Amino acid sequence: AGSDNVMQVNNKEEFRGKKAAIAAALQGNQIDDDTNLEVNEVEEVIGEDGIMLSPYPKSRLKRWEEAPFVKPEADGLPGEMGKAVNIPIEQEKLMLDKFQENQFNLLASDMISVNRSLTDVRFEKCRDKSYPTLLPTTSVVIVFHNEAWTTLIRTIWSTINRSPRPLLKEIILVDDASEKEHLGKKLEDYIKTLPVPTHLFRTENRSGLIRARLLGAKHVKGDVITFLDAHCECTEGWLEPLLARIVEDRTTVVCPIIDVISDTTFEYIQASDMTWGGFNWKLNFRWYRVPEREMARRGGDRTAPLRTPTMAGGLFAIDKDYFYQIGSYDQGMDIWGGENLEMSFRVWQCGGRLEIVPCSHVGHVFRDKSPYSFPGGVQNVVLHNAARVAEVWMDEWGEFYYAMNPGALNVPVGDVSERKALRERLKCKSFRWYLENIYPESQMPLDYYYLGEIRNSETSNCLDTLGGKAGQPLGMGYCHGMGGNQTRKSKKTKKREKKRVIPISQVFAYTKRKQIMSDDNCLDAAHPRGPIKLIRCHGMRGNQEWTYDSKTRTIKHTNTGMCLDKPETGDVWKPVLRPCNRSRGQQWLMQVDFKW
Ligand code: LR7
Ligand code: MN
Repeated sequence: AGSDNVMQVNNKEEFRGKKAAIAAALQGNQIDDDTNLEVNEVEEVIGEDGIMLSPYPKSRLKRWEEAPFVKPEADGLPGEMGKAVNIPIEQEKLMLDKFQENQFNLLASDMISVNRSLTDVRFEKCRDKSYPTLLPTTSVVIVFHNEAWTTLIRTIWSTINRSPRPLLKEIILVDDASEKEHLGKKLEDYIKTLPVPTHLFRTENRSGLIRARLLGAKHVKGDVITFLDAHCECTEGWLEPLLARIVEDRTTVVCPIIDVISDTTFEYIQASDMTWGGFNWKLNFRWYRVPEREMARRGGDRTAPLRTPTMAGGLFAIDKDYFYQIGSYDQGMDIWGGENLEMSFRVWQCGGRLEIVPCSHVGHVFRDKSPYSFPGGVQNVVLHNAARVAEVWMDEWGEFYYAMNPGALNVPVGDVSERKALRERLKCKSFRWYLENIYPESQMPLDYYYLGEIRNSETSNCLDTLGGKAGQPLGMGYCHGMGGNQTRKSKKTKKREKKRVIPISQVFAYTKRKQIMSDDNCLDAAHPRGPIKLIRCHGMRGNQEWTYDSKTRTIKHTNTGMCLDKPETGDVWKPVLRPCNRSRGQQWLMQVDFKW
């Protein structure tokens, strides 16, 4: 609360009345043509939680009817109703060969109908919901680089088959300089046969998904832009709840639940409705469990829109005018990555909101690695994009990104002045505001005294996560000064027969809550003589509270009263707890700045 577009209501009656009036207006006003009226007819209403909503201009809305159910193919092709496709053993070699090209099982995809049926994965309550009889139209924008034929065409058909026809203005395809034959003339001819206007634009040179989407968006004639990856399948009733939410508030950016289409069998697997989007210190997007706080805000209703701190990036709908008003995308980002966090931070910080609408489900083929080239090198591209996010939106928390990726300091970030000016112009709030109000569960500590390596005075080695996951013991290693990016190769794992690279992080934060954190884990000790483990931070002090004394340089564990000590001779890479004794092995170097 307390900003320009957020306003508390005291009078609940007044708000009910307004809401009812708007709802009636939305239902009653029948407009069938495509006149694009200005946005100034927007009236503001106040939502349940006392936050101002900007509902959709009435005159733009369209009457619609539910899309018919897609029946299973009569000729019994594999994969119907979203079932897994199993490849006969004699075709296994062919399957593996074909896998390389797209990093998913193309042989399986090619066996499935481009019109395949899926089960209705929605909650019962979603099926019973009724949406306004008038909704805005949308253009579906799909960008691709070297996408396989069947996955692309299935994305298109699932959109056509499962969207109420009056609401689907058009499909816009953007070919980002693909080199595949089937994406040339064949595709041009094919889309002419489709029952929904479908337009194909091509980037001249490989421009990356961000600039490709900008090209697509430029041609959009619908009122809402809906972006999809080129290997998706839309399910029953996916579109209506997204559009209905935007009608309630046109500054809401909405995502469906992204279900999983298996990259190996093309089975349609329902994803959890209990996860939302977050990010780690390296600025990787991550799914996390929805906290109780957000469940409570929704009154425990699992069909209610879920406010998410970040989005995955590929699948979302946004009012077209709002897309531009809020700054579309950062043109300076290349190929892949970063744009999803950039948009998430921007939308929240600049007065919009970002939600997952659990009644909307769209499947996506998740793959283990990228099938295409990254001109300029994967690392450089990804570091460059993320650095732009850190520079423009994250204020002092950008420090975490650079601490984890010191290599990013050598990658030119380019000119970010325009994006900074945008932030100014839109009077966007600070990253601290975002962390406090939108994402208090984030692993970015609000206040911290130190961020960097923790070096032992006697051995000159550094605390190190050794790449361990939550629950693993804390380790030590030669100080590498590489943040979270130093890697080591593990022995070949028996199961997969492939080399795995494990990131080792020597970056820790010492926080105002007296935690020693590494990303979402904290140093934790339950017994006076160890072991010291990395455990998911709980923020409740207890076994995770440590006091650093910058004079004696000791790190003392509050609960046990013991001091962190260099490893004992037995296990030279495991620091331990011992009675405090002022030895050099108990001295740790941190440039702690006690600001508070
Ligand atoms: O240079 C390129 N040009 C393109 O047109 C590179 C890619 N693309 C296309 C590509 O063909 C595809 O259709 O862009 C789309 C997305 O690329 P993917 O499928 O390789 O990306 P992804 O699914 O691995 O990545 C997720 O994060 C990306 C960050 O930039 C984008 O936001 C993707 O849209 C996004 N996908 C999703 O959100 C789906 C759920 C995955 C998750 C988590
Ligand atoms: Mn994808």
